[in-house]
Amino acid sequence: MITLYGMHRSRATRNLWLLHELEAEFTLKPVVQAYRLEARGIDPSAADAPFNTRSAEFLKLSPAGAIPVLEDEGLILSESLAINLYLARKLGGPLAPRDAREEAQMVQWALYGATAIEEPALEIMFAYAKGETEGGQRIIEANADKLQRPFAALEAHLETHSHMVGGRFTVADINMAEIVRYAQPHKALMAAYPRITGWLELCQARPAFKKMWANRETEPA
Ligand SMILES: N[C@@H](CCC(=O)N[C@@H](CS)C(=O)NCC(=O)O)C(=O)O
Repeated sequence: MITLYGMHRSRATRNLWLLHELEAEFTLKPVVQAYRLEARGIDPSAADAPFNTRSAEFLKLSPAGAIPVLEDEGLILSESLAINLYLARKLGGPLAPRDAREEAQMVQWALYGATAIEEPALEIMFAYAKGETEGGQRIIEANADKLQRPFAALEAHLETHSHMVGGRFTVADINMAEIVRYAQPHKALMAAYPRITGWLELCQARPAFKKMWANRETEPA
């Protein structure tokens, strides 16, 4: 039985989207980020605090104190992108790599997304979420600058490829789409990259994404 520890408002979205695509049976155990509790004036270490990323029981699963975590037949796995590559391999189907070559390309794109795109894209998302202040605008533009080079690389890839890997929708699209999504509130940035925008819209039109997103909307921000 697959158990995913996390929230819809976390990187667990990429795992939830994939699990919906695969129509897999799983249990989602809510673990709220400690910083979200603190922002609501709740002490994460208090005895009556909701199960959170600093709860002693959770730290046994994730010494780093971060969601998501997957538990499957005795395997405890952290890192959302690794979880997705594992789930795709295990549950198979067209979303999984067909061979070692495709697998290598999926790992390559996951690492590129995580190292070159995720952090600046997250900064953009957080700055928009805080409202459009002058300081926020500076953060947004500085991080949009950081994204120019990786977005140009991604745009060039999508000029000659319909998808990230294998000419079909795969786990590699989910992993990259959920990273690029963080920059989506920056309309001017996205408009400068029409191939990325078109590919992202197609990914987000999938019923499994919409199901994940509808559930996410029910969680408090
Ligand atoms: N690289 C990790 C990052 C995990 C991570 O930082 N998760 C955040 C939520 S998206 C978290 O749990 N933060 C916990 C906290 O700050 O208390 C992954 O992709 O899974």
